[in-house]
Amino acid sequence: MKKFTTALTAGVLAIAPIAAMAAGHGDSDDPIVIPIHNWSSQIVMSNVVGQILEEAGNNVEYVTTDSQAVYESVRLGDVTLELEVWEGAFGASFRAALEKGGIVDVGDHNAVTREDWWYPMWTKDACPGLPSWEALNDCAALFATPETGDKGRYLDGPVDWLKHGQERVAALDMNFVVVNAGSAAALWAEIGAAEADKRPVVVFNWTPNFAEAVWPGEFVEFPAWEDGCDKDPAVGPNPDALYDCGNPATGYLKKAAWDGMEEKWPNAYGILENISFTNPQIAEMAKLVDIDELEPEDAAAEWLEANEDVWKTWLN
Ligand code: TMO
Repeated sequence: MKKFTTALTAGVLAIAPIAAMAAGHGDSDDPIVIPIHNWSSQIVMSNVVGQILEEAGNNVEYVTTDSQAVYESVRLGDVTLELEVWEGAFGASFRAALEKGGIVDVGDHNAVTREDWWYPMWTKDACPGLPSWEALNDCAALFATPETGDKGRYLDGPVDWLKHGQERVAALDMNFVVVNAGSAAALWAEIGAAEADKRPVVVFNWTPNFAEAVWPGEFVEFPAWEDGCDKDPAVGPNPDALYDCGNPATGYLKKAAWDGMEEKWPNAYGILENISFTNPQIAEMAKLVDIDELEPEDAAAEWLEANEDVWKTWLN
């Protein structure tokens, strides 16, 4: 038995250096699995980081996944990492996965994020009390459509972003009907369609994003986010309801990874720790797709070429 164990160990040791040479820096040859979601900066950033890791000698695979379920996939190691953990949309799923174990917080990007109800500035001409949510509510009739009757229409994000718009409308007793967009592109189409005749419109939006460079606008100011607003009815102005607060106005943008990543791909994990994108860099990534209409892979290659001074410092 002793002899067998020794032979097996020797065999493993003999193989290990070959694998290490192939990937460089002792990382496994197995592909690092990077999830792709349904908004442009995340898709481009994932390709940017994938190309950086390939440059470092790693194998990379992309999988399209649901943006909430991904935290369970990372926890189980089916997906290796997540590059855009937005506090507003994904904080709850991320915290739940952290509590179960198997996922690690790999630190914050430099970027500060906000995700919430938003309007292009021309909307304020028709509803000058904005950005207060109470003023918005008093103006609800301005946003009425045949579909929403005498209530205002609010176009929320795709369902999987779990923005809880419906719960917020109920918790704050607002005269709005919440409609979920089928895609991020539907949000931009809604703003674009309203632009010609400067029709008031209120939609879900976020920063950093390309949209801020195209349509000056503002977020609606709801009761400020407090920790627990999504868990404890007592938090927020309505003592009987969850989601009676806005999203965090200065939210984090985190990186997360499977807790086995550091051991399996130590060099790639080190790079992931170093990675930190700023608001302008992330807005630019979205722009390359949403305005310039590049394919995500090409947008990533273009971003990397223009920003060598940024990402080369992240390589170990
Ligand atoms: C998840 N998102 C950044 C699109 O709000």
